[in-house]
Amino acid sequence: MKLYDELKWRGMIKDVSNEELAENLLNNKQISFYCGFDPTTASLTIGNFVQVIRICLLQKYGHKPIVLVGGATGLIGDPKQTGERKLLTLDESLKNAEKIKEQLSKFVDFEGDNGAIMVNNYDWISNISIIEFLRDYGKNFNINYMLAKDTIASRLETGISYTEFSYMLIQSIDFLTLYKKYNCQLQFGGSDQWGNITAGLELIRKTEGNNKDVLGISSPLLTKSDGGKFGKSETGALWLDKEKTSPYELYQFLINSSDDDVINYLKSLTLLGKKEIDILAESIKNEPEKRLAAKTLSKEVVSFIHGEVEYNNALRITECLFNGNIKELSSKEIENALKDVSTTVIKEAKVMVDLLVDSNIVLSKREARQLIMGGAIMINGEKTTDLDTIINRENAIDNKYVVIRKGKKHYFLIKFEI
Ligand code: 485
Repeated sequence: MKLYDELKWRGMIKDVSNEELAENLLNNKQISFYCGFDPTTASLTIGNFVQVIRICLLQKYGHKPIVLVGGATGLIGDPKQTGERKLLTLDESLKNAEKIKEQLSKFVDFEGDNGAIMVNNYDWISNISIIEFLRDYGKNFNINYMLAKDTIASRLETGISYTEFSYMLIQSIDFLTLYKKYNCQLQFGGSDQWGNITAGLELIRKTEGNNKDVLGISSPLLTKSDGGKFGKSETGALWLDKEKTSPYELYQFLINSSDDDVINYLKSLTLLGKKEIDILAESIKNEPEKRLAAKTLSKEVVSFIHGEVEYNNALRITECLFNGNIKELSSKEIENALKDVSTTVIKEAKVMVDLLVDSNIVLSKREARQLIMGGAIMINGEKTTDLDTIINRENAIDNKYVVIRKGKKHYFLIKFEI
């Protein structure tokens, strides 16, 4: 399959500025292309990862990636529909930019003829004077044209500052700068970037005389078939930084993808080819109970982002919880895996019956006794039917956590205060 067809098959194309040129440049030439990331936070999210995969894919086909980190644009703030952003300090923006650079450099290949390069737009934008900005660039932007862009139009009622209104110009100057310096012929991003990308094409046309050899492409945002937002777990966004979202949490999110979504995710979040993904699609139809597609998705993504060791660890934690081998987990792993579970902090040892009542795991002592005798209570993975059992610090994992399971799948955490 040629690259352009592959991008279409993967569902990675929403808008293209010039389809004929796209086919020619992507299928027959080796070009430089760019995609930009703002250092709004110190980590990328799984949503950004779609673009990372696309960068990797284009590089695999011989094109040269320019990965841009927006040290300057991060200071301005790309207008979002919901309202004005809080300004970052210069220090925050540059620090975040360093972190994001570090993350991105794990994914792209810097070696060889089409080795990636990394740039920070702070390096050129910070050198432009206000007079130069208004005379050399501002003159090329018609206010009516800017007002008609989706993101700007959506903010006119609620209000938008001059700062955010000007954002589009900076991203356009970036495209022009990279075009002149590296002959960068393509910019891509998510569909929310389409206005900024086309503004850049306009600026190149106006200042360079034409833009017949430059291209913009956007991709649809990844969605969930149940209408939920992709990349949001119960505790919030999924980050690529493992201190913010553990490999286990990422694994859980992906392994729980519905059959309706999983093929889409395989196409957008992995580099697996059509043959392999077709086989997985067949498997969903013929042997759904094996969950082969979701397993492959979580293995590919978690290993790519965090490495195979972390993937195997996420798998081990999942199996330990499933099989009740709680004692094989460390307190940190328990803390992480059971983040969303109701936790009660205690200071001293307690008789189990009292503990269950005091922690609101059961409604009454009578219910507690019934459940214990019926074998429905597991303490750190072990069935405990003795009514006199005392839960003390020595029972706790790393002297810290006791995991209580009620019935088949209700977990509770008891934490000993230090
Ligand atoms: O020259 C550029 C300067 C900055 C940017 C791009 C080119 C960043 C861009 N304006 C932006 O805000 N991107 C988002 C971000 O940084 O989080 C997301 C987009 C998403 C996708 C992703 O970046 O919302 O659609 O493009 C890579």
